[in-house]
Amino acid sequence: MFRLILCLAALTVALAYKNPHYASGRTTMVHLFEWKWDDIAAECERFLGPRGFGGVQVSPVNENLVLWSHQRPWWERYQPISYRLVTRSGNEQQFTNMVRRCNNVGVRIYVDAIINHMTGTWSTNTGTGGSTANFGQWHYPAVPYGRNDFNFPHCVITGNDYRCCADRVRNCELSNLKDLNQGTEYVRTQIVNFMNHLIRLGVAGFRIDAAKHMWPADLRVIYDRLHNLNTAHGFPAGARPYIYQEVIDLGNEAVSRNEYTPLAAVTEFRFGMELSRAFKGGNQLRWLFNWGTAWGLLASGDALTFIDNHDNQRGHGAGGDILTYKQPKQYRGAIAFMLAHPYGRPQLMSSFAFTNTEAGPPMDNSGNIISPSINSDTSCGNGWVCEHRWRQIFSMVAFRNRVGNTAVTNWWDNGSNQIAFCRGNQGFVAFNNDYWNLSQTLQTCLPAGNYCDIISGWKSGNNCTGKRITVGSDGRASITLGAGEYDMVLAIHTGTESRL
Ligand code: AAO
Repeated sequence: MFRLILCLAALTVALAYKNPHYASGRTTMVHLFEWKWDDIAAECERFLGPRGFGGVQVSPVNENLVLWSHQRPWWERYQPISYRLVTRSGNEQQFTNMVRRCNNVGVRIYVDAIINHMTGTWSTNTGTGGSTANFGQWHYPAVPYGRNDFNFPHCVITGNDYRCCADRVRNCELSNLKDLNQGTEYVRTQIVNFMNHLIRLGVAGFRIDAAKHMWPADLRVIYDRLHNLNTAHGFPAGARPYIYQEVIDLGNEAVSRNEYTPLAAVTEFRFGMELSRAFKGGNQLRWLFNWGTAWGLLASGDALTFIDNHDNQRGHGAGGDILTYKQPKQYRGAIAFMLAHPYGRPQLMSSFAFTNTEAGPPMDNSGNIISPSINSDTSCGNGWVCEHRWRQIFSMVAFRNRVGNTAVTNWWDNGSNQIAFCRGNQGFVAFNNDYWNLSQTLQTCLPAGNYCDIISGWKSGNNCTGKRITVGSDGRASITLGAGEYDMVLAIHTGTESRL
């Protein structure tokens, strides 16, 4: 009995960190990679709030080392020099203002928390807020940290360590980044103070960068010392921050994602890998009929899911074979599947365009980030891709919000790459990744009536700019998706964006 109570208590604690605390009816967050705080605030008000997005993951918020030697690469932000809130994205006042404005329109903010390490060793040592460090002394006066706050003896993780040696993955340096010792009371306190400061400012949670490189027991202590979310920002009393831990686990490594799910949610890297493979044609879509834990994925509520992230879209981390904005038709297909299917808690990637995988965001000669411009067709300019503004993507966010937690019904496939399914009498979706056309009368679960396909176009008054679908009184509808069409997806739902 006592054991059972202990187990239940542990479960309740873990569940507490797995709730993103989205505003009611919202389901999906977007990573606005390298965006400035003022631009995110504006995007919340003019686009994300009205379009029903649940939240934004922002790039690291605390002061980082300036790396002119690499022309200000995006990854300089993963080299903290202090916990002051000043980066190329803005200062503390701008951050505070952004969180307030986003929360006011029902969009939550999640911070990418870099708590595993500080900087590497470089010939320059000034941060984005003017703080300095003495790398040889392991001295970061703006925190302050000194030699005793880091893991010793000093060692660096090698490729083989991932397979053999969990202790080296946790106690040695990731990419020569000075490895904090979260086992000490002092380091824990600095990290907790940093995160609690952000909670006071109204954030809803954290991505824990490089969680696999920290001991789960240390992370538990840190999480449990965090404050409840700030009720002045509309969070319910007693709400714990949403925590999703970056653990790259594609299998066969010394560190397992399962060591982290008892604490909080985990980034499920197998999700994007498998869906990329399928939508690239390396696996038939029909096999997705049992998508979820049957594929070896984490329990749905444990998984932060995404197709690409800021690392693997450019070959860092578990990079490589991931679909990105560069293969738009297949990418939109995989994203549509992610958003149409109930498994996981989805996160969209919103990128800046790149060819050089080290290159930082669009910037002027002084290194200041250039804001995205908004074109008359609502897409972005100035070098920003803004996948979240692609109609096929934001329309599927609305689809997901509409169908809620309902189950998959009416699965249909043609034995290869044409599939369709329905969600709780609210939404129907079809995919064609074959080289031949799809033309079928399919059973939907929707009420009889007329609907606009939200992928080939949108509803405009009483008309559809794209395909118009009629669901008969028997629930059946004639569905066509040509192999050569611009998109491989068709989606209709009972929300106002689709139903006529
Ligand atoms: C930069 C320079 C370095 C320099 C360093 C220090 O590039 O040359 O030494 O500064 O001055 C980012 C960049 C880094 C950058 C760093 C700091 O990506 O290039 O270093 O900022 O500026 C591991 C970690 C994972 C990490 C990932 C990049 O486990 O946590 O590496 N991701 C996060 C962030 C990321 C950031 C950091 C952490 C650091 O998202 O943006 O780095 O804050 C295996 C392991 C993975 C491991 C990869 C590393 O993956 O499983 O855990 O990720 O190796 O390559 C197949 C396998 C797959 C395997 C993969 C690669 O896919 O299935 O398991 O191959 O071998």
